[in-house]
Amino acid sequence: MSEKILVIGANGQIGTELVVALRGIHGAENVIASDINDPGYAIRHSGPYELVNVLDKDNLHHIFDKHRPTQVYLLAAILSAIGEQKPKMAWDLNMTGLIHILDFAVEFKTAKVFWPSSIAVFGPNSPQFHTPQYCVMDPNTVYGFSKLAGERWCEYYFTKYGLDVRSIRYPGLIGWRANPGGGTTDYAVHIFHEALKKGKYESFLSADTALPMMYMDDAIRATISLMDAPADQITIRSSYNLAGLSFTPTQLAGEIKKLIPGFEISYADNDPRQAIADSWPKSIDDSYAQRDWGWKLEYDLAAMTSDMLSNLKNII
Ligand code: AKB
Repeated sequence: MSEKILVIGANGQIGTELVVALRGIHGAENVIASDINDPGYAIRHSGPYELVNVLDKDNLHHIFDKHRPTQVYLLAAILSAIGEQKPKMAWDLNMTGLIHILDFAVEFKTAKVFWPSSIAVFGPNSPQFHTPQYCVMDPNTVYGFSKLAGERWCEYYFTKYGLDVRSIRYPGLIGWRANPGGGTTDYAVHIFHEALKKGKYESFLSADTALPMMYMDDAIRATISLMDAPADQITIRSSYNLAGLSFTPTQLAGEIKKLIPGFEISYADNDPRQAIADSWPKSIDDSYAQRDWGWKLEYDLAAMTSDMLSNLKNII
């Protein structure tokens, strides 16, 4: 049976890349991209597109009824930094949006749902290094505790209704096709743009702030591998830890300098995103993902930096 895949939040950082990858695998006509705003040129011209607001239940019901998706990827969310500026809106979008999708997936018998969680589910009392899958979780951002609550809802729908929901706790994601939308890890994308445009960058995180990150190619591969894995191999229905690579702004700048020798980095004081970063893990243990669905990272810091710069310089 051919798949009918609905991607909600297709204009975002992950969605932009995921739609391209899924259309390559399943055929453009079988992947319906959707977002609250008009799509970018590439998405509009490469396959079906719907305007969807996840908070508009009637509209969403109509979209499920019209397309009867076999798989849904819900990527629409408010990230950590914007979430602190608009806490109620972040909670509403991240929670109500998810529950609408879970309900319609049950009603329309959608075979599989993907929903992204984040390293933001951890907090200041979680172990900071090689943070395990199961440990103290006391997130102190609205984004973080909306993701933690979302994980509990996903597991609940799996247990209670048998809905095949799968999820990854993404680290900060770095890609050249789309910009991130208001997170704490965004510096690791902006730095590449500014390095190519101006040869310098002011980081809003301090020099030695280590965070788990991942190149987008690895993140998309992880997402599709998890969705393709046999259901009986998925032992975690909340969300899987995914390690990626951990580095500081200084280490990333050092790698960029090898390819852009005059590049300079400076550091801003008192950015509110610093406190968020300080509450998150510095590195992650992803042994469950390795064991259950054979996860293996491909891009290290050097490979990611070189691929980012060579692709980005053609489009900026
Ligand atoms: C953010 O910084 O908010 C996101 C995330 C780590 O989930 N990139």
